[in-house]
Amino acid sequence: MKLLGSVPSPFTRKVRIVLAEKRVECAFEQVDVMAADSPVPAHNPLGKVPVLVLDDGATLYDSRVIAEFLDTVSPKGRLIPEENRDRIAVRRWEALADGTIDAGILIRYEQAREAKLQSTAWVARQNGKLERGLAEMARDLGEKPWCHGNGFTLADIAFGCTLGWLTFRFPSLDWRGQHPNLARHFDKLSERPAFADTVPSV
Ligand SMILES: N[C@@H](CCC(=O)N[C@@H](CS)C(=O)NCC(=O)O)C(=O)O
Repeated sequence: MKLLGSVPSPFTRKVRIVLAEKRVECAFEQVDVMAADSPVPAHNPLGKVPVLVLDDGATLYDSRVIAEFLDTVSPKGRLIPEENRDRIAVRRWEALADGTIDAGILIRYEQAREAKLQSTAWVARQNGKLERGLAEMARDLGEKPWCHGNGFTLADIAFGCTLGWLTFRFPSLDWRGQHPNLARHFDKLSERPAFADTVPSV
């Protein structure tokens, strides 16, 4: 198995943490998705990472599908609960955390355009999603020790990847000051080796 991805990518990080937490061996090939000769479109028509290439050549994307696949590859340390309501609650957390990143990525793409082409209304719209996403994460987490249920799940992984990426890409965003409970949980997760070993960098 081979994972195509990049170190700054929060979605790649989610899969790398799943692999590490589940102790699944997998090669990691770092790619530049933006390069003209990127190998990614040959594996994923959407041209995005992460992509998991299986030993038989089949490819899996996106990060949510890969995470679910890996969780069933090994029964050790299940990250997605089997019971329907619990599973859906964890997947909803993942959708919320991933969607908050999506809004941040759209802001970054917009701000990378020539100044005269940038839309402040579009950035404000995405900022609204980002702020509301964080507020919902804070409301849902409350004072609980885990995002969902009594232990570590994929919800915590998605949560940690979102806040780690915001810290990396939006250092002036004061999510710690606005939502101290997010900081409390993020700091606890950051001590896990799978998180410490995958901190985003350029
Ligand atoms: N929903 C996808 C999102 C993947 C994604 O947006 N990846 C970014 C890197 S973080 C990417 O490859 N962007 C390149 C592009 O949009 O062309 C997932 O969960 O894997």
